[in-house]
Amino acid sequence: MQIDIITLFPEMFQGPFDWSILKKAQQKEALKINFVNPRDFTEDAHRTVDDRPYGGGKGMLLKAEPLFRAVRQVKKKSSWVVYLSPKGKPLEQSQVKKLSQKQHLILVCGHYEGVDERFLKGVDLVLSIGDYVLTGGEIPAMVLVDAVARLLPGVLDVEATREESFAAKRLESPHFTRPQVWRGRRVPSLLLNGDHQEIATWRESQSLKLTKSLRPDLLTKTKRIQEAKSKSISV
Ligand code: 4H6
Repeated sequence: MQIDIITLFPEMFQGPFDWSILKKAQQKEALKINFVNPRDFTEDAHRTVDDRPYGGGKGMLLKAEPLFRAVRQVKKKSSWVVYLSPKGKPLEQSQVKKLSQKQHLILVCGHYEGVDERFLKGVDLVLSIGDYVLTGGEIPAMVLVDAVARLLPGVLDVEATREESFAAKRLESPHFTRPQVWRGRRVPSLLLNGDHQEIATWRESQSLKLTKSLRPDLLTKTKRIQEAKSKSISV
C-alpha cells in the first residue's frame, strides 16, 4: 500500500515509522510512505499557508489552494483522500479494515484552527481518532497508519491476524509469560496444563467478563440496536 501524508510538519513523523513492525513493513515494501508539504505549493515570497478567518474569530486557517495542489500532485484514480479532524466520523477497527484494502491513501493533516471549508469537497472521508482536540492532524495520521499497516498482507504473522478476526469486538483475555511465579504472583494454572479446549473456554469467559465490566457498549453494538437507541426506540 502507498500512503501519502500531506503535512506542514513532515519532521514530526521522523521516528514513529522507523521502528519495529512499521519499519519491517516498509523494508518488505508492504507499505510505502511519502510526505508532501503544502508549503512547497505556495507562490508568494513568504510561502504563506495560513490566513485569518472571514467573519472574524480566533486563530488562523490553512488556505485551500496549497492543500489542493499538494493533494493533486499525488492523487491517482485509486486514491482515497482522508482528512483527520475532531469533526470526523469516529475511527473504528471496521473502518481501519476497509482502509487497509485500498491501494492508495492520502492523509491530510490540518493545523491551526483547521482548513478553509471549501477544500473538503475533494476529501473522501473525514475521520476523528477520538473526542479530544489536538494541535494538529499529524498524530491522528500516525495512529491511522499504524492501525492500517498491521493489517496489510505480510506484516503480522498469519496466526495473529487470523485470531484477531475471530476475537471481533471483544476485549482480549489477560496474557501471561515466564516466569510461572513473578513476585509471588502465579500464572493461572489452567494455562499450564496443555488442555487447549479448556484454555479456549477460559479465555472466552474472561473476555466476556472483561467486556461486560469495562466496555458493555461493545456487546450491544450491532448497527440495528445502536440506531434504534439513538432514536429512542425500544428494541
Ligand atoms: C482539522 C480541523 C484531529 C484538524 C481542526 C485533528 C483532534 C483530532 C485539526 C483541527 C485535531 C482527532 C486544530 C481544531 C486545533 C482545534 C487538528 N484534533 N483543530 N480527534 N487537530 O482526530 O484546534
